[in-house]
Parts: sequence; structure tokens; C-alpha cells
Amino acid sequence: MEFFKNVPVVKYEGKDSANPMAFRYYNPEEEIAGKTMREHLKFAMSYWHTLCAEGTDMFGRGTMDKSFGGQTPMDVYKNKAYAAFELMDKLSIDYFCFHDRDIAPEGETLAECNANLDVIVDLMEGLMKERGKKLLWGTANCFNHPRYMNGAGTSPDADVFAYAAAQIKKAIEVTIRLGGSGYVYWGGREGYETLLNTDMGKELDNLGFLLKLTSQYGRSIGFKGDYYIEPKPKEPTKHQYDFDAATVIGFLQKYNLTEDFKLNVEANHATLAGHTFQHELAVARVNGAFGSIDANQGDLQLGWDTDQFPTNVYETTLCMLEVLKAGGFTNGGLNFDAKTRRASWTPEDIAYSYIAGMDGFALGLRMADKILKDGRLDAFVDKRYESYKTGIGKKIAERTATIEELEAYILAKGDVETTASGRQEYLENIFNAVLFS
Ligand code: XLS
Ligand code: CA
Ligand code: CA
Repeated sequence: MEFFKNVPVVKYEGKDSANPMAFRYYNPEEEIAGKTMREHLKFAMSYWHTLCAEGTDMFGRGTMDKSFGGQTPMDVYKNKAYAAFELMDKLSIDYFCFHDRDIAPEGETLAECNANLDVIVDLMEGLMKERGKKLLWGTANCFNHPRYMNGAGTSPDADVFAYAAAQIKKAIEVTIRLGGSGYVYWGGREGYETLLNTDMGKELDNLGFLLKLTSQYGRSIGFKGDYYIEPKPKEPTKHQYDFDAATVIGFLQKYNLTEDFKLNVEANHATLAGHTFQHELAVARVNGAFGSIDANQGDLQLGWDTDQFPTNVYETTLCMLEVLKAGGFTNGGLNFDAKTRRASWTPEDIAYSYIAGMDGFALGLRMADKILKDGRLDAFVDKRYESYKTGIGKKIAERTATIEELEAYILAKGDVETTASGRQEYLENIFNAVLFS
């Protein structure tokens, strides 16, 4: 059965193509900076938005039917799997990501949930082999069910903690079975609404323990990939403990998790935290925690997580600059944690959205490569710090300078002669000049 009948196999046709079902910038086998675009970008499809989300919002029921013609719950989920692989094939997407509860129907008990999962995982394993698709990462949905209303690892109820641990155990097993190269922890409701009812210290300690326990279990049964924490500042809780990249890195250090964990940075979460996407990626990179990316974009006029497909080329360029500077992805990739708008409700809209996002990032890669090859921005930054290459600066850089020596140096000098201009506007104009040359 074909689920996306009006979606053809999407091909690269070049920038002058007027075919809306073609790539204009994403040419999978084209080489840029030593690797093919496919290898650089490692696009992944998000199962939850693509196969599950039906366009509901606070004021309205779904506008899309994602049952894919299934009559029983199990058939619905089997058809979701067939539809998923059909779409990945048609769009040349090599990877996918899912939550345990996206791929199989929820049962009455944990045992029933696990049994349902096993049925679909069997099916997926076959489809993955047949179509050559890979799992970028798996995760557990520990935020949707009412039991998680007060959090999972940070719940005040020990039974909820135990349930979450057991659920994550199974999700990691499934991820390993499907050859996943990553496992994500997004702290869905790991946060709080008010300190009047919250013991923050206890909650953070418990969360650290949950991550330690489950990640070590994964290692003990052979997981070789990366674990990621995905920062987000708010929504659903008012204060999420994984606020931003810097907060998460501090948390990982405190609970001795840095060896096993990196970050999955999402664009929309960065802007919700009041940062740029580039800032969050740079924080991850300079701390050796750059892992994977949830590629989407928010709406700066709206204060919530809109998860739109990324089409802002300035943002994708700055993102790909960071990715290239980090040396590219190892176990990570670009997961489109993005959904069509409520009013873009047809199956074709899903294809148009992915094409827009993939071309958006293909352009970003092309532009980032141009910026690096142009070299003026990097040369400027290098020169800006050149005072650390000689004299007293060299001693500071080598950490041999003493406090007395620095004092004597300045006392002898009297004062600092004015420091050089930052030239922000000049550089912003170079950026535009390279992009539009
Ligand atoms: C929600 C998050 C979520 C994670 C995976 O805002 O983006 O979808 O990526 O649990
Ligand atoms: Ca995400
Ligand atoms: Ca999001």
C-alpha cells in the first residue's frame, strides 16, 4: 500500500528548478569540503511529528488523520511504520528518531507496553534492513502519561521514579536492538511550577541518579553510542532543570556524567532560553559536548515551542559553521524535530516541509563552506587575539605568568593603550557579501 500517493521520489534538480517536489540545493552525493552532503548533514525524520502529530492545539482538535488506514491500534502503528519508511525513501532521508510511545500502542501495564513495542520493533528491524535506514537515536516518552504530571526522575513519588527507570531500560534495549547511534534524554517534565511544593536539591540528585543508573545499564548490555541531554528552558514546566547548554554541562559535571553524555541542541529551545542557536552550539562545542541537533526553528514573536521546519538561511548557515568547526557529526545528525502547521494538513505538506528544511540546511552547509573558504572572518578573530602570541600575552596563554609579574608589567606601562575595534558591522557586511556573492 502506498501512503503518500501524491509524493514522488524527490530528486535534486538544481536551483533553477520550479518543481516543488524537487530539491534545489540538497544534492546528496555532491562533495563539499571533503564529504558528500549526505554525510555532512545526516538528516533524520522525527517519528512523533511526522507519523503521530495530528495538528491539535490548545483550541482545536486534530486537522490531520495519522491512522494511515489502520483499523485496530496495532494496525495503525504497523501502518505508521510502513508510511515512515515510504516517506524516508521518497525523500532520501537515511535516519529516523523516535520515542517508545510513538512507534507502538500504549498498553494497560508496562509489560503490555513492552510486548507491543516488541511487535513493532520486529517489523522495523526488517524494514530498516530492506531499505537501508538507520536509527539516529531513540528515547522514552516520560512526560505524556498522567503518572508523570509531577515529573519522572524528579517526581516526589518513588513509584513514578521506578516506572521511569523501567521504561527507560526498555527504550535503551530497543535502541540497541535497532542499532541506534544515540539515546536522548529530554527532561519532559523534569522541572517545577513552584518552590512552595518542591525540594529542588532532592529532585536534581534523583535525576542525576536516574541518568547514571540507566546509562550504565545501557553500557553493560553493549551500547556504544552517545547519550544526549536535550536542554530546554521551559514548557511544559515553568522551570525546566535542563534550562540550556551551560546549565546541563554543570549538571553533567556535578553528577559525573560527562564521559557518557553529550548534548542534543534544538534551535527552538535555544531561542526559548533567550540565546541564539549558534550560542548553544558553541557552548556545547567549546565544552567538548557537541553531539546532535534537533533542526527546527521557533517564531521569535511567540513565546512557545512552535517546532517549525527550518528555512531561515542565516540560522542554518551559522549552525553549519558550528558543525564544521566541531569537526562534523560523529554519532549525531540533523533530526527534523519539526511539524507542519495545523493548516498545512495534507500528506503533500509533509513532503513540502521536509524539502524546505532539507534545502534550508543544504544552503546552510553551502554557505558555511563559502564563509570558511573566504577566510576573512576566521582571520579577523585570529588577529583579534594575537596579543596572546608574544610577550606577556604568551606567558598568560602558557599559564606561566605570575600575579606579581602582571602587576609589575602594568605598573611599568602605566595604563593600557586603547584596544582594537571589534568591527561588528564590518564583519556582518562581509557575512552578507559572501552569502550573496
Ligand atoms: C520537546 C522536545 C522533544 C525531544 C524528544 O520539546 O523537543 O521532542 O526532542 O523527547
Ligand atoms: Ca527536540
Ligand atoms: Ca521542541
